[in-house]
Amino acid sequence: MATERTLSIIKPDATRRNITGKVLAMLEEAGLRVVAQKRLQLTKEQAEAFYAVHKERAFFGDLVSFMTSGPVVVQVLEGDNAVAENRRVMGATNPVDAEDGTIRRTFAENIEANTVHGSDSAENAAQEIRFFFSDLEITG
Ligand code: RTP
Ligand code: MG
Repeated sequence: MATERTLSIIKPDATRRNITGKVLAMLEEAGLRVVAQKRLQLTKEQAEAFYAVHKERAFFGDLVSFMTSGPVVVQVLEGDNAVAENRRVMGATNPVDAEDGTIRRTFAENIEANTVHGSDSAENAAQEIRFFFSDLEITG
């Protein structure tokens, strides 16, 4: 299996409820290793740029408001098949559709305030990691 890196965001609903450690524990239990991490407050411009792929979607404005409603914790996660493995442990976008034992089933409030983001392909992971981190900030 290939060792990969993926970009994870613990979203404002989780920082607001002080459950970032519980979310991180589930990521680590899934075999993912934090190789970079920081807590920050996204600006409107940063959130719009990060989610630019969704800019035509009806939920875009709400998503940007939510993602700027409080601090986030951004992480680079490393592990075997990290992109797919992270998506698996996150669960479906809408928590009512997410499998038992997944982060979103366990913690998400609704389809928007759904606790975590994870890159959806290796190509997007590389781009999203560059959005938040320099090479100097990432260490296995
Ligand atoms: P993410 O990008 O955050 O990892 O989530 P995802 O791939 O599972 O979902 P995606 O379709 O990329 O949507 C990005 C985020 O937008 C919010 N959303 N709101 N109100 C809605 O119908 C709706 N749909 C999506 C969620 O925060 C979702 O994670
Ligand atoms: Mg997505």
